Amino acid sequence: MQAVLFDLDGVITDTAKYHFTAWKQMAERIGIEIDSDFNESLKGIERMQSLERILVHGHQEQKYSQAEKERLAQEKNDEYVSLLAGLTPEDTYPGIKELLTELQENKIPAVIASASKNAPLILEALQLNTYFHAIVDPGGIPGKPEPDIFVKGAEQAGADSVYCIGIEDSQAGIEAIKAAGMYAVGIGEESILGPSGADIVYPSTKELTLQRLLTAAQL
Ligand code: B16
Ligand code: MG
Repeated sequence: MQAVLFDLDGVITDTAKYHFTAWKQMAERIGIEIDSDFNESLKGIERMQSLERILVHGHQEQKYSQAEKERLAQEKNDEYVSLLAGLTPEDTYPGIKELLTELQENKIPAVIASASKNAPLILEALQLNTYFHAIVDPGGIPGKPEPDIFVKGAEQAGADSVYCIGIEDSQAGIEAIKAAGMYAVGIGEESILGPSGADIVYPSTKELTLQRLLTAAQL
């Protein structure tokens, strides 16, 4: 195995729930209801694209100018960042720090392949920066489910995609990993991530050990 690419929100820590809370509040202010089923289609999706999906969901896609959409996205992000304020290293999902330590000991680069522009802020709050070889900058490249974030992550690690593992909690992210030609590990429900192409799904990050990943991916 040449590198492991980690999604951030929903894999390293539970910030997916803060995205949902912040989008839900913003959507309610403009009269749109979103539930947890619809939220599955927002996971892993870049900020402005997520807003577009919410507006379509509420039949309001024609209602706002570009400047108004940017203001709505900014309001959501302000709320999201305020929810991040209490984040500490204890909020790291179980098993993640142990896996990162194993990777470091075995000189296998770990890379953050997140759609989030807040990724550096979150890793700093969790005190995990030193475990990562690189954080992919999602700006200016196509978002998930396109493969680009994962392809760029492999490049930054000096790795060949076919010898990489990607770990994701979202349908769009699993599709992106497979489109990049990597082995896809899903965290969550088989019924949600299996149909998107996950090679294996674990219910929790607790299951993630280096040995288990190597055996599953046969790398
Ligand atoms: P931001 P991931 C994604 O992160 C989230 O799943 C998604 O809900 C969010 O809209 C996107 O990042 C952009 O995040 O607004 O912080 O730039 O799952 O790819 O780590
Ligand atoms: Mg995610």
